Amino acid sequence: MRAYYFDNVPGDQRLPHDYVPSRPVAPETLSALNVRFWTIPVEGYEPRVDEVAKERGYKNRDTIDVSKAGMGAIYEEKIKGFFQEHMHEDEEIRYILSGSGFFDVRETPTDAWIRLAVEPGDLLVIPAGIYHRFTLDEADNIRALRLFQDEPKWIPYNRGVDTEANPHRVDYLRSVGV
Ligand code: KMT
Ligand code: NI
Repeated sequence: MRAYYFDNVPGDQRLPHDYVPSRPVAPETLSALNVRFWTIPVEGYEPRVDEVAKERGYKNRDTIDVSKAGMGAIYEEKIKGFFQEHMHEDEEIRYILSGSGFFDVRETPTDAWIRLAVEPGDLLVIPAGIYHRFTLDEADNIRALRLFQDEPKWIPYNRGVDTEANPHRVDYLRSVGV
């Protein structure tokens, strides 16, 4: 997984949006934001993903296929929804099985976008309360495991005045020292 600052140049969300020269983001920066990641080769991934799942209490999982073929009629709407800046009240956990894409997470306190270019073998944990979004890249497909702690809840809360008062947002800010 490569992490770098998003260049904020308007245009196609599927492009890399990497500064020239690139402005890489250090693993320590991600860890200070409570963003966690592991690399687990896809070949024979199951025991190692199971181990992380057990350690962190992820009891359920399913597979999501984000592609025109995999989603059909709801594809365009989903793509738009994923890219709206939002937060969740639970962690968003993804293990990439095939394809690629970009998760953007907001840095605190700068509010800069950090782009995470994910590829097969990346296991990413986006903490509850962090603002983020997702887009496919130009290859236009990704397949991922979605893991969850208990009952799957996929409610996105789009950023706004309400989310600033959300207790999960408040806890998140406290956890990163703000
Ligand atoms: C999400 O919630 O943003 C997604 O599931 C995106 C696709 S998973 C790689
Ligand atoms: Ni999300």
